[in-house]
Amino acid sequence: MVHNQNTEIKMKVADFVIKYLADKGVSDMFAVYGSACGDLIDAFTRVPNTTYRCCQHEQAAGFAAEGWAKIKGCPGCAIATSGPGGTNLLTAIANCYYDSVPAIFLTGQINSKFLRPCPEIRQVGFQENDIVSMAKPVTKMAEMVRNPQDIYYWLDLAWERSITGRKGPCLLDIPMDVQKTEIVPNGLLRRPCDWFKTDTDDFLNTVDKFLEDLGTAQRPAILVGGGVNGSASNLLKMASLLQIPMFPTWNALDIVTSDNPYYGGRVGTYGGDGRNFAIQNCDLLLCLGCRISGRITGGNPSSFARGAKKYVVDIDPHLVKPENQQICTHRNICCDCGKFIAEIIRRNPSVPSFSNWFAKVRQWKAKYDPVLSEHFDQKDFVHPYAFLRILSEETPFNATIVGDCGGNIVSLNHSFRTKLGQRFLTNNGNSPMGFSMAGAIGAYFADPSRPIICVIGDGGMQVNIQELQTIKYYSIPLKIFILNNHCYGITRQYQRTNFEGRQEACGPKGYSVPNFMAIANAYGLDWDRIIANPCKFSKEDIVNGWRSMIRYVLGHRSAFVVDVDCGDFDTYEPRIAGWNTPIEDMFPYLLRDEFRANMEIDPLPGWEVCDYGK
Ligand SMILES: Cc1ncc(C[n+]2csc(CCOP(=O)(O)OP(=O)(O)O)c2C)c(N)n1
Ligand SMILES: [Mg+2]
Repeated sequence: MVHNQNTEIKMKVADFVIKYLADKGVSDMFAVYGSACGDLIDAFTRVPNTTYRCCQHEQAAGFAAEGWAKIKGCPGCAIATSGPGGTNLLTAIANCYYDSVPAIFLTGQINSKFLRPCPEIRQVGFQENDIVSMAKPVTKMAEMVRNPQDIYYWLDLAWERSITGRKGPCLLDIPMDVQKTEIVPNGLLRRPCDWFKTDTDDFLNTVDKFLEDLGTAQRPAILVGGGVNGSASNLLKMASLLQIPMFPTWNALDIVTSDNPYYGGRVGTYGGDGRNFAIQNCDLLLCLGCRISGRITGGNPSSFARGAKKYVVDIDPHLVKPENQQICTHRNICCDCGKFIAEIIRRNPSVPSFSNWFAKVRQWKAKYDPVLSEHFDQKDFVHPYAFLRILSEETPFNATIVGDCGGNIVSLNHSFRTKLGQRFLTNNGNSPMGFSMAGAIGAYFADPSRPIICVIGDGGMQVNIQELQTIKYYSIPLKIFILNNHCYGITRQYQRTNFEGRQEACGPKGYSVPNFMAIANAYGLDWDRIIANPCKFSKEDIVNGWRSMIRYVLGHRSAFVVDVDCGDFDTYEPRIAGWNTPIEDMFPYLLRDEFRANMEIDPLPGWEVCDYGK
C-alpha cells in the first residue's frame, strides 16, 4: 500500500466513487434507487462526465451494464440498494462472471452500526443482507467497504481485477454511513498496480510447436471464442496469413462474421452452416479464448474433432489446465489470445496451401445452410429462420443486434448472417430469459450512433417487460422483434425428447402469452404484427412483404415493437441426434451414405446403432 501526500480537498465517499468511475470513462451507470444507495445517486449531481440511467428492475440494470460493457470494452456499472436491490442484481453479476464481462457492481448497505454482529444472527437492520457472501462465487472480488479511508484501495482493486486476466465482475458493498463520510482523496491508501502476471514462460515454445504442426497439417481449423474480442482485427489478419478456416462460437459471431472469407461455419450441438463436418474432420485445431464446453463438443467430448491435434490458448489459468479440460488436448497455454495472435503475425510464417481443404469447407458451409427454401413457404406461421434471414439481409453493417435465450437464440444463430462492423451479442454462459431487451438498452447508451435491434421470445419478453418504460422514458430507438411462438419453444422440444411427449408448464398448459401489441400501446410505443400467410400469397410476395416491413421498422426514428407470429413453432434443427453421439451426427440426419462420405476420419465404433434419443 502507498500513502499519498495530504492535500486538504474534502469529498464524500459517494462522490469519490462516482468520480473514480467517471474518470475511468464509465459515462453511463445503470441504477434503481433505494435509500441505501441514495448518496451514490445524489453524487451524480456533483460529478461531471457521467450520468445515471434508471431501469425499472435491478436485474435489467445489471443486464444493461453488461450490454454497455460488451460494446465499450470498458467495465460497465450498475447500482442497487441494500437487501432486495442487491439480490435482484445477482443474475446479472453471474452473467458477467461466466461471459468474462468487466463490470463494477455497487450496492448500498445499511448503516454500519446496524450490521449484524455475527453471521449466526439473520438480520438486524432493515433490508440488511449479506450480498458480499452471495456474490463471492460469481465475482472476481466482492467486499464491503467498512473503512471510508480504504475506498481508493478497494476501487483500484475492483477496477484492476475486472479488467485484468480473464475479465469479470467485482462488487463493492458500501454502507450508508461510509458513503456519507467526508474524506480527503489525496490522503488515501492506494493499491500499487503491478501484481498481475498471467502469461506462462513457454509461450514462444508453443508458438514454435504450433507452426511446426501447421507445416505438416492438411486440414487445420481455428475455433474462436469470446476471449478473442479484444484482438478481432488481428485475428482476421492472422487468418489471411495462414489461410485457415475459422469457426466462431456463439460468443464470437461478430468477431468472425459470416461475410469473412475465412469463416468456415457455425459449430456445436446446434451447429449451423456446415453442420460440424469441417470441425469434426480437421487434423489440427487451434482453440482461441474458448472453454470448449459441452455446447461445442456435444455430450460425447472424446468424439469432438477426434482426429485433430489440439492447441488451447486461454487466459484463464485454471480452465487451461489439461485436467480441467473436457477434451483431451495436445498443448495448452495460459496466455492472452491477442499476444499469441500478434506473435504469429510477427513471424509471418510460410505455410503450405490448404486450398483443397478450404474448398471442401466452403462447400459444406454452402450446402448445409440451416435455412431451407421451404422455410419461406409456410402457410400457417412465420418460420423464424426465414424471417431472421431476411432481417439479417436488411440489417446495416453498423448495427448492434442483441439476442435472448431459448429457441429464439438458436433460430437467430442459425439464420442471422453477421456482417463486418456489426456487434452481435447476448449472454451465453448464464443465458437468462429477458436479457436481450435490457442488454440492448445498455448497448444503446454505449454507442447511440449504432442502429439497435433486439430479438426476443415471448417468454423472455415477459421477464423484463417493464423495461419498455425505460425505452419510452429515454426515447431509445430500439427495434424489438418478438418471435412469438406462444410457448417456451426450446423447452417444449426438450420435453418431447425427454418426457415421452408430456408438455408441462411451457404452454399452453401453465404458460400463456398476453397481447403484446396492447402492451406496447399502453407504454406509448409504436408496434405492428407480422402474421402468417393465411391468404396463401406466393413465397416471393411473402418475403417482399417482410422485407418492406423490416425496412420500415429499421428506418423508424423511435422504438418499435414487432410481434412476429411464429404459430407454435418449437422444432430447432439441425441439432445433435442424441446426447452420446458425435456432433457431425445431427437431426434431421442425412442419408447414411452421405454422412459417411463427408467424413475423412472413421466413424465412431457402433455409430450405426446409436440411440437417436427420439
Ligand atoms: C431466467 C430463466 N428462467 C428459465 C430459463 C429456462 N429456459 C430457457 S429457454 C426457456 C423458454 C424461453 O421461451 P421463449 O422466450 O418464448 O423462447 P422460445 O424458446 O419460445 O423461442 C426457458 C424457460 C432461463 N433460461 N432463464
Ligand atoms: Mg416462445
